[in-house]
Amino acid sequence: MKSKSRILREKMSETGLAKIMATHSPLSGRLAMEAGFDGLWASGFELSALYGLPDVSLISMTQHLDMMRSIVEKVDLPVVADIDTGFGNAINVIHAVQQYERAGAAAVVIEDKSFPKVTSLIAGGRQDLLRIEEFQGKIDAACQTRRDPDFLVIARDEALIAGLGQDEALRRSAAYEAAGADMILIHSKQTTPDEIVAFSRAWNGTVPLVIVPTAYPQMTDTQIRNLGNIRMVIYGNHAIRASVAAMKETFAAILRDGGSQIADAQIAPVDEIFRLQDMDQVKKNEKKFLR
Ligand code: SPV
Ligand code: MG
Repeated sequence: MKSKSRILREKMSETGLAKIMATHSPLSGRLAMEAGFDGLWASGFELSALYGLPDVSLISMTQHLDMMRSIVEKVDLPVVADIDTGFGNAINVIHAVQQYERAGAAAVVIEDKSFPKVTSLIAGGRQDLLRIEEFQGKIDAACQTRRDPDFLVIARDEALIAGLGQDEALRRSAAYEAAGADMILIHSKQTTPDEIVAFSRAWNGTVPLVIVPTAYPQMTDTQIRNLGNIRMVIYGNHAIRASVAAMKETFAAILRDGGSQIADAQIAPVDEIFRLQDMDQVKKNEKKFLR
C-alpha cells in the first residue's frame, strides 16, 4: 500500500499543485475531503483558536498530536502537520518527527522561529528567528529521523514575516535546502502577492515552494501555477474562520428571532450530522450483531 507521503508527492507531480485545506478536527477534515481538497493542514493556529488560545506555542505537542491522530484515523487524505518550531531544539524535533510520522502524518512543516513562537500574521508581532546554522541542524535532524524516505520535511522560512527582506529570505531558503529540506514554505503577511511573486521568481533552488495565501487572498490557483515553482498551496485558517462566521450568524439569529424557526432552515440538518457520524454503519452493525 502506498504511504500518504507518496500519495502527496504524486499528487504534486501529477497535478502540479496540491491544494491543502486547514483542519482543527476530524469533522472539518472530512468536509475538506468531500469538497475535493488533496490534503489537510493540521494547523496550530486553528487548534489554538479552538481552545480560545493565541497561537504562541501554548498548545502542547501532545494536544496537537492527538488532534492530528484523530484526523488521520477518520480522513483518508495526506496530512501536513504544522509542528511550529518543532517544540524546542533539534532534540525536540527528533522526538516530534518520530511521533508525527508514527501517527500517520505525510509531512511536517518546521518554522525557523525561536521557541516560543508568535503567530505570523499578527501586526507588529515579535518575530525572532533562529540562527541559520541552528535551524539547519533541526532540518537535518528531521530528515535523518524519518523512516519513510517519502515523508516530506518542509522548512518554513519566516524571513519575510520578520521583515528581513528578500535577500535574507533567499539566503535562508537556500541554506534550508542544503540541509535537506524537501520543500520551502515561504510565508508573507503582505496584503498583495507581490512579495511572494518576487520571491518565487528569484528562487533558484531546486526544491519547490509552498505558500499560504491568507493575507493575499486575491491570488488565484492559476496565478500560483503560472509561477512554475510552487507545488503546494495551504488554505491556512479557512475552516476555523468559516465556522466562526457561521456560528455567529446562527447564534445571533436565534436570539433575534425569539427561537430557531428561521435559523433552522439555514443550518445543516441533523441528518447531515448523522451522516458525518456514520450512523448508518451503527444501524447496520446493530442489525448484524445485536442478538
Ligand atoms: C497555521 O495555520 O497554524 C499556520 C499558518 O501556521 S499562519 O497562521 O498563517 O501562520
Ligand atoms: Mg502554525
